Amino acid sequence: MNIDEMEQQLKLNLKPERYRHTLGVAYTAASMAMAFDEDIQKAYKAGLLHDCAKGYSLVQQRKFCEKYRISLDGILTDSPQLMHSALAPFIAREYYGENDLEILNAIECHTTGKPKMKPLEQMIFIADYIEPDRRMIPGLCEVRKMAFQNLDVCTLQILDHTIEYLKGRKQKIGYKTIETYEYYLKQTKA
Ligand code: DGI
Ligand code: FE
Ligand code: FE
Repeated sequence: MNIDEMEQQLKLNLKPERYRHTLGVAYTAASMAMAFDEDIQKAYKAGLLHDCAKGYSLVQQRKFCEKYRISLDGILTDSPQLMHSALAPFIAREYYGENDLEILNAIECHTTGKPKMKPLEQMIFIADYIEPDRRMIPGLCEVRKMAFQNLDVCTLQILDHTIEYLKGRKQKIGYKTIETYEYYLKQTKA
């Protein structure tokens, strides 16, 4: 699919506010690609597709996970909000015709991040958090500035906030989130 078709399809499949967020992530990721000399089109497309599975209910998402044989070890019971991320590359491939592995990888890890992310993966992880439509949270101004200065430091700031937020809400923190946090903590200290 070209970008026009993708946008039309996403507009049909997502709620209006989710679609607005999607465009925000696409443009933010594209701007970050400009700042870091990465592929702007790829960043935009990955931004568009990152929440493509979010138009489905959790029950539907679970069915898709069975269909694609995605192993969900603790996710189903502990953190169902991580499911749309694991599902994203499969939905993007089947319903949006996206075959670019760099894009598919970037959308797969957009919620938790992962150690040793490629710049595109990091930009999607970050853009999701800082896009203009995100509601204001403490520290967001600093994170937004850092997004155009240092991807590793910015990633760490976001993980730090997310972990504190989840702790505050007594939610289970996924192992991938912790693993990623520890990796970027080391990485930015070195
Ligand atoms: O899909 P979005 O709302 O745009 O954003 P997202 O894909 O980053 O999902 C955000 C939600 O996921 C938010 O409620 C925090 C939650 N989250 C992120 N990491 C973890 C997590 N939830 C759990 N339970 N565990 C995690 O490690
Ligand atoms: Fe998401
Ligand atoms: Fe998102």
